[in-house]
Amino acid sequence: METRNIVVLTGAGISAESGLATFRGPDGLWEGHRVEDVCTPQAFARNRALVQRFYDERRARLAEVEPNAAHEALARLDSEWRGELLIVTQNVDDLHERAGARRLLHMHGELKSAWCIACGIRTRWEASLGDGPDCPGCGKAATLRPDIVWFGEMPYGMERIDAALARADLFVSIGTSGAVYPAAGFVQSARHYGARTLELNLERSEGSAYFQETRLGAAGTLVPDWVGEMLG
Ligand code: BV8
Repeated sequence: METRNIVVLTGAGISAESGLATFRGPDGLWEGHRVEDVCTPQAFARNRALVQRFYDERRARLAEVEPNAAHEALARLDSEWRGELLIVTQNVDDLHERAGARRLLHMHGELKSAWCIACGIRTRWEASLGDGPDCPGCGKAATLRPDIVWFGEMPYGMERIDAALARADLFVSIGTSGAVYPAAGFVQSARHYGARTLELNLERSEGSAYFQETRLGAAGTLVPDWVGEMLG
């Protein structure tokens, strides 16, 4: 079957070779924190300073890292692929866009976006939020939270993602453990809609059984090879 429309899902594994920590490190902690202490609305309500610091540190880290060969290969696919393409990322870093990707959707939000809990506006944000800056929209102080989708919150772009999966001929998952929903369920939707499914990951994931093909290895190697195949 000819491939015209592609959906790509990326996770923390695609940014690992750029030096950013993955979500589930070997010790099960994430940058030294338990997930429930930093990645839920309850955690933010309970210990705002800790959560703001956790995201301020990760936002500041972005200036120290660069996109890797996998991000660059996907950006090349984005600029040269004549059919439809949507890169859905669970990552909140800005490495895909810095590599040049355009047809990109951050389903879990972005470190470089802030969300005002008073007036609701979302605004580009590069600095820290822990010191309670004024909202550029309503002017209120200390009302900005990270524009990040925490556990129990609705991911962004779900209708757009489902529409893309419904039209996809090929679904490719890169660098994700398949542990977090709804992203982990996309492969099942893709198969339901009749798309072929390919997984590129360092190790088998919780979703590997659902993929028609799994290639094991580092994204920095597997993704440029796959993009080369697609662009002939
Ligand atoms: C929602 C925030 C509903 C950003 C994140 C029970 C069953 C099923 C589901 C649930 C359940 N109980 C609760 C739920 C729902 C819950 C969920 O799925 N929980 C899990 C833990 C069971 N999901 C949610 O709450 C979601 N929301 O369901 O809302 C709703 C409905 C109506 C109205 C309102 C709400 C929200 C989920 C989003 C949570 N936010 N992050 C941030 O701070 O980063 S998720 C978090 O995990 C990260 O964003 C990360 O992106 C994501 C997934 O992790 P991965 O990206 O896969 O990273 P990980 O480290 O796990 O894996 C890395 C992989 O890469 C590994 O496989 C590794 O081998 C590989 N790798 C490493 N190096 C390389 C490599 N591969 C290639 N090359 C390399 N070099």
